[in-house]
Amino acid sequence: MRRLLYLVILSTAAMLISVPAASAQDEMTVSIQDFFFDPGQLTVAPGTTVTWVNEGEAPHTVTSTDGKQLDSATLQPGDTYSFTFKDDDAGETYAYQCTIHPQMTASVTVSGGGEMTTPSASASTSPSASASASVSPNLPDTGGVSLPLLAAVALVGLGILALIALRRRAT
Ligand SMILES: [Cu+2]
Repeated sequence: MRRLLYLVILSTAAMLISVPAASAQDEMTVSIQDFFFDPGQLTVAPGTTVTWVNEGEAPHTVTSTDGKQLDSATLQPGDTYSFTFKDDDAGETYAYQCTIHPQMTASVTVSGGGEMTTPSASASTSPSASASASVSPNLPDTGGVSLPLLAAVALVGLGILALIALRRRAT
C-alpha cells in the first residue's frame, strides 16, 4: 500500500521538476536590418530571452503595436535590446514595429507551455487535452498552455484519491 503513496509522491515531484526545466529555455536573436526584422516571425518557448541587434545602418526601434511590453529606446547601429518572455506569456503573440520606419513590422509568438516528459502525467491528461484542443481548434497554442496545469490538477487529484484509499484501508 505504501508503494502507491510513494509512486504518487514521486510522479508529482517529477512533474514539478519537469515543468520549470521545460520552460527554462535559452536565448534567441532577431537581426534588425534596413528595413526589416529577420526573422519577421519568431516562435519562442516561455522563458526565452530574445535579443534584437541593429545590424543595419539606420536607427531602429522595437516597439509593441498592441500595447504589450516591447519598448526599446532608439537603437543605433550595433545597439541591442533584450526582452524575456515569461511563462505567463505562453500563447501570446507580440506584434511589434520600428516606430521610425512603421512599415517594419514583425512578431514574436510565445509557444504554449513546456512539453510534458512524465509518461504517467501525459497519459492521465490526454483525454482532457484532446478535449480542450477540439474546443479551440484555431488556437493550438492555448491548448498547450493548459497542459501543465491540467497535469498538475490531475496529479493532485490522484494524490488525494490515493491518500483517501490508504486511510480507508488503514482503519
Ligand atoms: Cu527602423
